[in-house]
Amino acid sequence: MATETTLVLIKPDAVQRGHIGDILSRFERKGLSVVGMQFLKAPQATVEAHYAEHKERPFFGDVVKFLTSSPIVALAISGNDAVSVVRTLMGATDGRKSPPGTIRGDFGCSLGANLVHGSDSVESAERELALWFPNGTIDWELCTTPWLDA
Ligand code: IDP
Ligand code: MG
Repeated sequence: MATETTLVLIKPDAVQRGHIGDILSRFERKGLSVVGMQFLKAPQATVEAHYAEHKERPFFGDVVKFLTSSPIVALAISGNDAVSVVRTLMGATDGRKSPPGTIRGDFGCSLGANLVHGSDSVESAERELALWFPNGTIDWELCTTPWLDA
């Protein structure tokens, strides 16, 4: 067990369908922590760099067009084995093949419009977090709770 931080994107289909809260709550109720959050219309260059491993694949143009079409939420999510735990919560790439109980299994029936991205390894997470959160993320241990004394 290791504390990890992973990169999640709530994709345009999920934002447009009003599922930002549903998806965030899946991570929160699992016991993971939000350590970065950004609502943005993703720049094409960032998405192309993000999906660089798929550059030669036939769907590359479509996935870049999709991710840049309307706003997304970029999240940095931290916790025990966060990389694999997030992938498990997301389910399989194709919503039709993803089991009930997973985000993609519960909310979608598509391969391309599959609601979320999650880093597939610790190395990918480091690369992707640097891309989407160049100014770093939050360290909760440096935060205080003054309202508890109020
Ligand atoms: P992952 O998101 O489950 O890691 P990848 O194989 O890394 O899946 O593919 C990246 C994204 O590209 C997928 O989440 C999906 O949105 C899109 N994608 C993957 N394969 C296809 C395809 O065959 N047609 C259209 N879009 C695809
Ligand atoms: Mg992937």
